[in-house]
Amino acid sequence: MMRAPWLLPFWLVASLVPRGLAAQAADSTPPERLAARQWYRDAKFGMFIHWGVYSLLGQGEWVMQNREIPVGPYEWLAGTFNPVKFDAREWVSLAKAAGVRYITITSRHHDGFSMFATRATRYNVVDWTPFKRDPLKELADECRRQGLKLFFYYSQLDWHHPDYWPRGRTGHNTGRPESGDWSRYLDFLDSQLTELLGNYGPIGGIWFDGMWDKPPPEADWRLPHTYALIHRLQPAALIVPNHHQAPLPGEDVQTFEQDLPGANTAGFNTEEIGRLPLETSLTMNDSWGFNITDRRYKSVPELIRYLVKAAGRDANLLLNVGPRPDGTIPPEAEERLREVGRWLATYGSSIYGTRRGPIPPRDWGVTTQRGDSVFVHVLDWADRVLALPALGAGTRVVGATMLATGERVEVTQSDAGVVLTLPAVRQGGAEEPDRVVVLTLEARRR
Ligand code: H79
Repeated sequence: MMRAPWLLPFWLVASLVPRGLAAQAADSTPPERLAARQWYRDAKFGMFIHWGVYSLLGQGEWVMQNREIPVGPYEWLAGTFNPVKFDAREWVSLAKAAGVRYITITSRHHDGFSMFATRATRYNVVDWTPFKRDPLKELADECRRQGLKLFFYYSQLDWHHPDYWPRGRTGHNTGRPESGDWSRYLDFLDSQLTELLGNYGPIGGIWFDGMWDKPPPEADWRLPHTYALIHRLQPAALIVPNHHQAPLPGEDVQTFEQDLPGANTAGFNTEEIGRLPLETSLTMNDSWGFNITDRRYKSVPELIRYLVKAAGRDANLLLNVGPRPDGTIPPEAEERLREVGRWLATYGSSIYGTRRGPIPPRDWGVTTQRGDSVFVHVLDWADRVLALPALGAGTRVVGATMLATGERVEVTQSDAGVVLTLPAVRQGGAEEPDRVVVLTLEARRR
């Protein structure tokens, strides 16, 4: 007879708990946040927005650093920020049309200018500009109305604040005094985070960036203190750190920049993939902030394939737009977002709410899965016959159709794998970015 579980030795009980759960229990992540992580895994697609004083110059968000603009002239520039055409309803409606489930927007980038109402510094959009409005408040209210979650990007690096001292890798040519009080700077961050978590209703979380300027242990960022503050103020808010390292305690998402998880074409991403939800952020051209001469926009099929490849690796895609200084979205970006949204209207069931499928990424494409349905995403395969490895012991395919048309797909299967015969591609027809086959599985009775 089986002994009652409380009589089992601890090591045996521990070995029965899935490792992911054990790790989560170890850092005692509360249920609200575990639920938020699941929501996040299901969401799959977000819109990144880089918008600030830098948008005025149309040369990307690093212009202060790249053109060595001192604090004084940049402060003057900030005083001219007046996006009279900004309309939160239009931005959020576009995000909805694109099919994203959340928006992540720059509340403060490396230039140190706060795009929200803050008492921690006068250097903010309400007190410093003729605009006088708080765009983050308008966005937060509109996101709530239209059912999107809002995350705040927040730069830990600052090229303007006098107490960002000692300096790190960047921000050396802004004419600041060569002195400062680091702990006062960290207090400033905490007071701003308190405002972001207190004044905008429930938010999705905080997306940190810039710690790589002075990575620990070079600087003590007091992360446990700041993370505890965030989690105390909003227990369901996720911490998404873009520090290019493996996840640290208290963090909720592992995010990758301009790379799929595990790849490192950018040169600064870690190849170590942890057990947290994953995300990959991507520019639509080659810039985050508005860049008036950057014409290198990715095509719609490229963007769709990136979203699909991310989903096949269990990662969300956070796709960036850099609005113009007048508050409008560049038409090239708007057009692409609407096209991706149109694609998702047909193919969304193979993306939203899925997890990576039973077959690891292949040259021909990826798989995703929800319940009994496995979605075979055929991204790059010229032949009609596609052979898949076995989907798992005792797993049988009982149906296969093309997602878009419902057309039946012929299946032959053996212990070695599953062979699909795809419908013929129409000669001269437009090439599909992704042909999706839905396999219905049945676990064979033992
Ligand atoms: O907000 C966008 C960019 O402005 C910001 N992150 C995205 C989301 C970003 N800043 N820099 N990078 C991305 C690229 C990182 C470059 C680095 Fe380095 C290479 C960081 C560490 C090594 C350059 C050289 C900066 C420090 C040393």
